Amino acid sequence: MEQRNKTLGEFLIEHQTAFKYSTGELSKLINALRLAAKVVNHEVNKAGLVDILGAAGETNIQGEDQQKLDVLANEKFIQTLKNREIVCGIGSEEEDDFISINSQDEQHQNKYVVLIDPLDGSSNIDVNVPVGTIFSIYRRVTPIGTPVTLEDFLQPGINQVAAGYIVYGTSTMLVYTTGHGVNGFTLNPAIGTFYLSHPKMQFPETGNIYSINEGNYVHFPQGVKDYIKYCQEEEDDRPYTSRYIGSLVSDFHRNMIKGGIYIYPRSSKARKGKLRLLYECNPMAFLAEQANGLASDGYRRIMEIQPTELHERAPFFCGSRKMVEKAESFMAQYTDS
Ligand code: AHM
Ligand code: MG
Repeated sequence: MEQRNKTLGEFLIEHQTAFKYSTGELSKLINALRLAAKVVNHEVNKAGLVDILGAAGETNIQGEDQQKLDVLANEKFIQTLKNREIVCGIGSEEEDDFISINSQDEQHQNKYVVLIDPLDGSSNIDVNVPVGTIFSIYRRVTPIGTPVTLEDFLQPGINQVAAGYIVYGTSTMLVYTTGHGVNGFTLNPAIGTFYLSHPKMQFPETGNIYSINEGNYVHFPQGVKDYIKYCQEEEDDRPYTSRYIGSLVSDFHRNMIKGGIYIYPRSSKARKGKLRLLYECNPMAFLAEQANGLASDGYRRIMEIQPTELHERAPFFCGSRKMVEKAESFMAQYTDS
């Protein structure tokens, strides 16, 4: 008989029973994200038609206002999650404050909050370079049935129940974990279905790719400068290859498949780096650890950091286990770096 890949829908149903006390709420939530992803994918794919459909801020030929894609992606994800009444709160890179959602259904009081970066790397849209959506899911800590508070969002990454990303690339993929490994699903655009294409994804233990914006070199801590020089030395399997798309999801995705390290360090210009702890670093860290990789701020495990702000930033070192350990060993040589 012909072997057929599982669809994401089938996979969700099959794995729902793997969770103790599961009510199917988490599966429904991932299902909703899958749906919004398909809508956003459609919009992202149209981005190149800007001369035909009109640029952001303009009115197109049908009289519709064209929105910036990151704003549109934000609306699509929030709308989908709100309409389906499956979460009690949402935090987004595009929203200053978190959104509290009161379920109308007394019987079904939701326990999950979602943190999302609806369209990461959106500065790449204009030049046809892959962008992504990143999401992170937690169980609320305040009582079910009451409005969510900031406390529900300010949880360390180790409390994540699920996390994942969608990469809108040469093909569109949804990659996620619920703490039982990482699985990747590729969208067949002809029929709008995600198929399990990358089961049990794993970072190679080490690799030969380093991804960092070297244009900021002069502003980097000495430990990072030394590590870059180490990557460039001619010794053993080095020099490594430098690959930096400037789109976290794409850089991470490539490194997970090929073996590599992504670094966005703090610098003399940005003391805590650029990336956001709650909806960029933590979900990627959860995925990395579930795929046998590591994620650190240069000194400590990302997922153990106790956040104090919704849009908090953190330095980020993430990828193949041995490469992250090596970078950390360079950081450890300087107390003030
Ligand atoms: P964004 O959330 O404003 O899109 O910024 C996040 C992005 C990451 O995807 C990417 O790795 C990084 O910013 C690139 O930053 P830089 O241009 O400073 O290298
Ligand atoms: Mg972002």
